[in-house]
Amino acid sequence: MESMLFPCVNACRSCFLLDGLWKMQFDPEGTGEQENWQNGLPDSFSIPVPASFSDLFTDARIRDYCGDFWYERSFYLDNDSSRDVILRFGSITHRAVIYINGTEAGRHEGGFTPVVLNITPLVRFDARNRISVRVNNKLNETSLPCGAVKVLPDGRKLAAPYFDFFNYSGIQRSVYLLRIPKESIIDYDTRISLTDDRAEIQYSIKTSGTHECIAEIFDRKGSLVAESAGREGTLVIENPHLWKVYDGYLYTLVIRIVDGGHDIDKYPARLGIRTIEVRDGKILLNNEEIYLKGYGKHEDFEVIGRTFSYPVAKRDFELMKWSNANCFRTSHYPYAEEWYQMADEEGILIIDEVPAVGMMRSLMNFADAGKGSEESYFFNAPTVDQLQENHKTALREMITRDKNHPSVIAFSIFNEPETTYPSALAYFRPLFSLARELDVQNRPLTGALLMSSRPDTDLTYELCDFVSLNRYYGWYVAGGPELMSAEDMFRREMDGWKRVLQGKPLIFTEFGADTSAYEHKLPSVMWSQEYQNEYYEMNFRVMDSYDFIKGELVWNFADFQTTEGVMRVNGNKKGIFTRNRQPKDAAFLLKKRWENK
Ligand code: GCB
Repeated sequence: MESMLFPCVNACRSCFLLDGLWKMQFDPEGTGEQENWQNGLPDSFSIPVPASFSDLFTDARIRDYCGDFWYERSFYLDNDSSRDVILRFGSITHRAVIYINGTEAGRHEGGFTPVVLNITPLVRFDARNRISVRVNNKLNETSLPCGAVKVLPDGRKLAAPYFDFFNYSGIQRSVYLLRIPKESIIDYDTRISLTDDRAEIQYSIKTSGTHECIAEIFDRKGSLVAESAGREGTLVIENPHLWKVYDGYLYTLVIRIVDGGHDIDKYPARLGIRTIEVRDGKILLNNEEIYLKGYGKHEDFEVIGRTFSYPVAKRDFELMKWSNANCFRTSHYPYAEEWYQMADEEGILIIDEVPAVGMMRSLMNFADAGKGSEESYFFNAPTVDQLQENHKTALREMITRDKNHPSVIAFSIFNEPETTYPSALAYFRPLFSLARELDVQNRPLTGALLMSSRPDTDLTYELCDFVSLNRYYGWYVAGGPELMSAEDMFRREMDGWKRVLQGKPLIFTEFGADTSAYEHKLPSVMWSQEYQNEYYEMNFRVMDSYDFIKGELVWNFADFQTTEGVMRVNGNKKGIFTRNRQPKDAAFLLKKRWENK
């Protein structure tokens, strides 16, 4: 795996953004490579990069296109053979083959983590170079997320997700061309311990060479506050400014490879001083108990689909703070890296989730789950080994990419798979072990459990440091006039968890009710804003009766796009905010509750 470090510019490293208009062409027959498209697209049109392509056009066949499609652009490279040339895509969804000047430079499976290639041997200096990318957005039962492809009578292919969000795809995050020293910093780890008035930061640095390393920490004013020589060591800060909720104080950790007085490579990383752990039934941030309040989100917005957008992300952080939230889950995939950088600065906590969603052979798992009609055989399928391999790769890439963000306080290993059969436990155990091995900071691990994973049926909760539940009492189960029965059923389940968990903390990673921003009704009916409030009031009543509940992330932050179907009105409407980020009534209820929670 090439270095995942985010691009930076300094005396040793440079980077050029390759965002802008690229060429694009669909390849429905999958014959592009045979026809030599890697040496130039025969009949292309312009497309913005980064972008999800689906909502940019007016033709439904393009929106729903499923199969191979190509991107192309050129770049000029001046002569500097002392440094390597690296091509870095923030992500390509869901898989890609990348060619430089017609020759394959690499391929990648998985649509939500960076694709990083050392293309030095393939580039021409003092000349124009061509990048071609063959992307494929099909879903299958070994891809993360899982799904299938449906073929229509006219031969057209359609994505059939086993999950509840639109299958946006393409080059959806920024593309960079980097030049880095031949001997370079590949990765680093930090592990922080706090005593009364000092922080000890154990660090380790991985490089591609053998020269000595130096680590230095600067405060926000630029004063040097700690330094240490060596690839491993301990940095000490007296009276540190801790990283806290809404106070995202960041130091700069400067890592250098040195040769005498000369820097061979240098990387400035941002460092938040905080600890996170689960102890004695509590979630502790800097040794103080914290109750998680906030949202499950999506990367989703009008027109741009899943493209990262600074203005949309900024608006989202402002709304989170306005509503007194302190946390969000990156349901159901790792988001663009800029989200984590902004959360580091804003002081917002993140539960970082791998794209293990749709692990159930159903086109409506989110609905079927409540009816107990889930499929149990997913983890016995002939493809399970490949699925687990892809799951491990996705986990490795997510943790390597995100482990140094102070905002990331936990990793979520799955969303709503079948977890009541021994095959599920056998499948997930090695994934939890891998995550524990990879994360030097030892963050808590969890996974979001679906309705049928109950205290008496679930087999995986013991793998989790805190248990996460997705529950829809009062929506998929006993909604509307049956809300009182929903409350009883909910309490019965919680009594069960109280018995089995014996003090292990539990949070809610989802609970919510579809709500039209245009419906009001007295007395309430399902889908009205009044009902969304009553639904939440009932849920909070239950949650407040159990002290092992340590967090509530509502579903969802905003309305979002899904595939079409009778369950969805142009998307999922469980947002607290509309898709264009205006509040429904429930936003005010949450704001008030979370002010004092
Ligand atoms: C769930 C899923 C989520 C869905 C949600 C719903 O349990 O995890 O992806 O969007 O339910 O609204 O049905």
